[in-house]
Amino acid sequence: METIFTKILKGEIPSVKLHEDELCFAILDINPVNKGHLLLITNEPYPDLQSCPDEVLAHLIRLAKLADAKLREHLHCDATNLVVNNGRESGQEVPHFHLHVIPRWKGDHKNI
Ligand code: DGP
Repeated sequence: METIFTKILKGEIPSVKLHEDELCFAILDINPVNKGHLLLITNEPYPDLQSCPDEVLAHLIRLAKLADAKLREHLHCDATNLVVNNGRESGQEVPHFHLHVIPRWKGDHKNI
């Protein structure tokens, strides 16, 4: 199945790609909640949490930990939100599993 993210992975749609490996890739979100808002996306278009294999989930979380450290180091954020919208009714727009990593600063008053 093709999704907007598989097209990005293949380079058919431009993106700011921050990372790519055999299981997943990272890009900047086109509609960021805050500066540095990135998406960790599985290479395979698993539509949701239940269909994503545990080893891929574990890899994504390891990368989220790394991303959190990099965002604190480079953007000096105070915290991050790690968000998964899982299912259309939760607000998931792209049915291809991904994790949002959103930098947060003290007093930024964002509704996530
Ligand atoms: P979600 O609602 O969890 O499915 O979030 C999908 C996110 O994907 C949303 O924050 C915007 C982002 N997005 C959608 N299309 C594109 C795109 O073409 N490029 C990039 N960089 N991000 C996109």
